[in-house]
Amino acid sequence: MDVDQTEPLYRYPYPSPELADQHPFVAHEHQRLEDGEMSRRAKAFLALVAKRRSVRMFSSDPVPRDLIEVAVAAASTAPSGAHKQPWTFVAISDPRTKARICEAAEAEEHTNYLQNRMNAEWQESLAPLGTDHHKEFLEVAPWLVVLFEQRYELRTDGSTRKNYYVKESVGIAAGLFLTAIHDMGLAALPHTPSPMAFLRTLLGRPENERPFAMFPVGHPLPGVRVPDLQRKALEEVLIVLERSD
Ligand code: IYR
Repeated sequence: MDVDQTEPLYRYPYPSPELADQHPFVAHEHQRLEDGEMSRRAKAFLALVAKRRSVRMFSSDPVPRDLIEVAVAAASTAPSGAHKQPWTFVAISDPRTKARICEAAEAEEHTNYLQNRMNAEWQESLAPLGTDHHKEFLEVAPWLVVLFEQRYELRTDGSTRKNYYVKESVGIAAGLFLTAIHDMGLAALPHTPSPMAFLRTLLGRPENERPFAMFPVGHPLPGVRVPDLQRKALEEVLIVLERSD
């Protein structure tokens, strides 16, 4: 069935003239690519992200602060509910702060692993990863980036506003951060010591913020090994309802 392109595609164009009168809009900067170029880029991007791995031993070699800043700037381009950008990244290279975080995280994980705060099924799922309560990477990696979600907005005058889809928004930002770190040739580990409320007080963050995840970042320790994981096949993760014309 041919779509009649002589008819306008949209009956309700965005922005409506009324909307454009009330709020600023600009032309979207976009250059349409040739099909072949799209395909090449798609495959190159897949090849890039397929090589990303979480590593658990980092080199202590320093990483310039501006690389972390660029990764956070990239993460902060993430789409977010009502464009609230409800995230704060705390980037730490100060050894004393890293050591305090490491100590507190290991204490929580000690309870998780050795006093069975994680149940048997959970521990069984983790067995192939071989994780335990030792979290030395938190101290060794040159950077520790702690990502906080802003449960609500706290304005400078003390008033508050709601944020929307906070977990979804911060999750997307986290994904972009990991991808940016990988693309610049560094490695990271998404780490969620549980519970991790201690990070808010330890880092002096305001009460509207809750830790979402933290990421040791650095060069992988040369020769580091990672679990021999297989990723699900496309058919396992994708269902297509295709047009049949
Ligand atoms: N937070 C613990 C346990 C842990 C949980 C999951 I789910 C993992 O994928 C890996 C670890 C820890 O960091 O050891």
